[in-house]
Amino acid sequence: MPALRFTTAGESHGPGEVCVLTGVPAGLSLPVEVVDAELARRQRGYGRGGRMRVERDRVRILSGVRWGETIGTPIAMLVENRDHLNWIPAMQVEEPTTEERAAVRQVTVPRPGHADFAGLAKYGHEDVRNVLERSSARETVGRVCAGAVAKLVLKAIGAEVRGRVISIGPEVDDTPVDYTEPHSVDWKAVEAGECACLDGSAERRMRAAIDEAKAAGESLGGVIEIWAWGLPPGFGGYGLPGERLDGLLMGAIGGIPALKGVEIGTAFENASRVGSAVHDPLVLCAEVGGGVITRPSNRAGGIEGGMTNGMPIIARAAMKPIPTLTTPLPSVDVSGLRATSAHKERSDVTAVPAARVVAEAMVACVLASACLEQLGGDNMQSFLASFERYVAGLEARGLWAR
Ligand code: EPS
Repeated sequence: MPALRFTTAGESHGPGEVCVLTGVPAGLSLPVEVVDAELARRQRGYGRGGRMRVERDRVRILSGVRWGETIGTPIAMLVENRDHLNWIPAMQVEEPTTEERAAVRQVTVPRPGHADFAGLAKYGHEDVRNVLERSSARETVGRVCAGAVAKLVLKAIGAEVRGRVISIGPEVDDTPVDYTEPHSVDWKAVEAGECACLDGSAERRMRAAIDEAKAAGESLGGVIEIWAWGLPPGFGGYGLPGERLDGLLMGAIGGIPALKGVEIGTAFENASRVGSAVHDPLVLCAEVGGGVITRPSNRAGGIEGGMTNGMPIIARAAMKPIPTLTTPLPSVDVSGLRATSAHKERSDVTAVPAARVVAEAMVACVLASACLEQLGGDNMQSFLASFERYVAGLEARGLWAR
């Protein structure tokens, strides 16, 4: 079982989103503003729909934190859905009156690509709303809360997680970057833009593509890239299937709604190359200390044998276009089996910039958990002392330098 675990609950238009996070060491400074800042990043991005003008996501921490510091107990976090007030009685918890019930329109036409169809089959629901409310990407609010705390655990040992957008629809940001050097990416520029990419001209093209898709009642997917750096080699494991960090990262990213493909490093390009053109040589850098081992390339994306290898961890993921279309695809009304068009629901044209924030959160959770497993994590003091011992051992052998 991972050291850091969380679960989430909440319907998109219900009273709120909940996250319960366990395994965080005692003594971690946890200002609510840090979580709120991550929630705000998730709300941004060109192509979001009207909902984001309604919500101002703020966390309320209900447990596990006292006087600004974690105390080692489960951290419960609540983000209220402001839009809930507009969804009474449709999404109220209490039983409605007969008149109220009659006034709420049931959704009976599943949207192709969404959880609607399989969810009806699974739970025996007649109203698709019982499925779509929880399968909505609103659920990612809870993941971002957990990720914000995981990022603080990583920050304490000097590690960082950042994501950017590579493409939206057909428009690609192909700015060259050095995958051995996280600061070769201008992360400030990524944050400043509305599409979370590096290149201003790519952003203009992406925005035009989003405008065009919106006008056509369409939606767009894209590709995101997540970086994590500052972790020494040897975290994760090769001994057991469940220890392998590449699998854990792919599962965590692939479990985000609408993310359908994940690669670590340049995995798909690597598949068509010979081995000598793929594997990152080990070279000796004489300038650091008594000499330290480093790599001139990072096609492995920082993971070898299921473990960190000391290089930046790079994961790329493909997001499918959002299934809610205002020019809907053919579907079938499940109450009476009549061919019709899919249900239309207010939605985003694209959420690729937001997905990169959610993917950062998931990567942060996996990596913070690997750190806590490696170093022990009842309290921050012993966690940090253990980290220093581990790094000193690596440095003495020339295996890694901070
Ligand atoms: C979503 C539809 C939209 C999105 C939503 C995901 O919400 P609504 O139906 O209220 O317009 O904005 O994402 C969020 C609410 C969020 O916070 O990310 C969907 O159908 O999945």
